[in-house]
Amino acid sequence: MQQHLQPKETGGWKTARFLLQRPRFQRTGRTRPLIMGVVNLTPDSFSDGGRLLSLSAAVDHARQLLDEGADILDVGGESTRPGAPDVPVEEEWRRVCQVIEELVKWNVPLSLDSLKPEIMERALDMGVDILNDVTGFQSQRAQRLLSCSQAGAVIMHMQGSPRSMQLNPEYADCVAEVQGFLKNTLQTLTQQGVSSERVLVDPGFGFGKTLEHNVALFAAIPDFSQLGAGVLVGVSRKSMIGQLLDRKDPLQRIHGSIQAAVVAAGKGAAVLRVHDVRATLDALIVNDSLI
Ligand code: HH2
Repeated sequence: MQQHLQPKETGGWKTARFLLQRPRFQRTGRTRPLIMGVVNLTPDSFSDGGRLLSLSAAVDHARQLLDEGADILDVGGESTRPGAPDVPVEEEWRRVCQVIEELVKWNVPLSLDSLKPEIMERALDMGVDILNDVTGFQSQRAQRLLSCSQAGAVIMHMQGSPRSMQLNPEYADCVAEVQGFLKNTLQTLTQQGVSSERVLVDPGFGFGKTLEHNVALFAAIPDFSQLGAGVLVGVSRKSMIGQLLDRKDPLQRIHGSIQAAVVAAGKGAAVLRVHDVRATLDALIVNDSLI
């Protein structure tokens, strides 16, 4: 059914089209947001840590996400949950390298969730398509890696570092500050030859934000789309959903997360980063068909 719907011509869709045109992204006819399925190769992720510590468990999970309809896989070896400790480069690389080695063989769109240029560089050499940097490409080395490659990029906003970001997040005007950060970084990257069509911007839900900040940022998704790059929204199982529902257990936040994904799609998100691919996709398809 969704194959017959026409793309909406927003910045988000332009980015989605760019991604779909790349050789690995040849799944045509998609008009809804792309679904980025999360593959956390960590012992301690807030949402699902410790489940994918063997290569076979990780590969099975990745296969399942693709079978469920994920358009992109996002592989990460370091948790960025509030209070998370830094992971040394070699330990992070040990966690992700064999999985990347396997997944690049599948010829599926592959994203690396890492804030370390050393890991980005090695993963690019192995063939990952997208660098997802929760520190928003503030390091010059990460910027150079992008400008010297054809990779896509997710610029995410975070206030502080994972270790301290939720201690006391403060903004004079959260939406304006996040928007300013994303706009400036996008400009810096485009000045270095990185086309905005390769870039997704992400307000960074839960990264140095209170519930009030997150709600304001969510309402502003259409404004972020005006920056000229697609918007990625990642709220899946997050504490924002837990706070709205008064649920501590991330697994009890799935239904709320799916509703948030549907709302984000309606507001023009180009990519949704989710743990629960099938359920999210079902909700989006039914929503598109009935709305
Ligand atoms: N959220 C998480 C990790 N990476 N990347 C982007 N671009 N946007 C996000 O919202 C985002 C992200 C946190 O989720 P998860 O990976 O499940 O948890 P953890 O960081 O504990 O591994």
